[in-house]
Amino acid sequence: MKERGTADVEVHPAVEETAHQIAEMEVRGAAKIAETAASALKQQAEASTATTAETFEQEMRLAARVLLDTRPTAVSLPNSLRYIFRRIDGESVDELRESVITGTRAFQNQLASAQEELGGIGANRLQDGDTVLFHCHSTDVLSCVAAAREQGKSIRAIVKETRPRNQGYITARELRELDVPVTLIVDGAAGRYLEEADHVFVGADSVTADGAVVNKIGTRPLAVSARERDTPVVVAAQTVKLDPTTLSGHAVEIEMREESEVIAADDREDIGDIAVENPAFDVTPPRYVDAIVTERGQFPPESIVFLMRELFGTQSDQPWEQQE
Ligand code: RUB
Repeated sequence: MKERGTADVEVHPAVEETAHQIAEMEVRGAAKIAETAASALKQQAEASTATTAETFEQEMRLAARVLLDTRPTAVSLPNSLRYIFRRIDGESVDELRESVITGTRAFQNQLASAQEELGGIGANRLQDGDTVLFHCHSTDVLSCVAAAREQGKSIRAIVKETRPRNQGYITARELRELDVPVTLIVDGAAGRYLEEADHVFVGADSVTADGAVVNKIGTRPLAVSARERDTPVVVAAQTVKLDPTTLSGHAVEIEMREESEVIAADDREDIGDIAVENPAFDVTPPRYVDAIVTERGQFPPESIVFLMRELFGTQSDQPWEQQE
């Protein structure tokens, strides 16, 4: 991919490779996507042979757009790039390069410490002996469980398989590593097992200014059923999951994925003429969410907008767009 109107600006193969890994979900989950995208931008800067500051900046913008073109829903991806672009500074290529490297390191450190701090806050919601129902695979959620386990609390887990990609299997494996007893259920059984759950814990790919939570498909029906039974729904989401573009009314794009994730080609042919759709995420309105746990504390979803304004102001820049 080349920047429009420029003859010789190209992205480094490491950026193309990272973009491929994110698109194919070899790298997945909002926090991991953010961390890996930041790393790719750093690799682009380190490997750059640009001889002018202008060319270097064109390369950065092009690399960012290649990374952004992969998955549209997790806002952690544009937020990671925004964080680094805001810190790009200098007159010479060397100074610019150094600022990208420093910015990336600062971002990655912040991501790791945010997850740890969030975990400590989320753990306070858990009591010794609680049963928690899990959906999808979220490293922010697992950080809460890890902190609760470190405090010596015993937790029991009910884990939805999370069709179509079965991210629940990853959650189940990682919960076992924390020595948490796990019962795996099919997605359709969640209503029945909510009777046994003290909490539902889910992650987020994006949180909008009105407190809606965009997360793995199936989160919304789970939250609605939980509300009906008064089971608290907790969303663990570091502030990198807050979507600044929603402050100015933009909607979050829901990624539609391949039908092959839903049904094998043979089965589809057997059934006959059907349409297959595969939205990767859904939107849970704030009224079904009890709390959003971030590294800055726990918020009712309706008040997350105040944190967003504090963090982002009222504008969300797109620094990877081509400069005139
Ligand atoms: C992953 C998913 C996770 C969030 C949060 O979707 O929906 O709940 O990304 O994860 P996919 P984390 O598997 O399609 O990427 O807390 O690790 O950022």
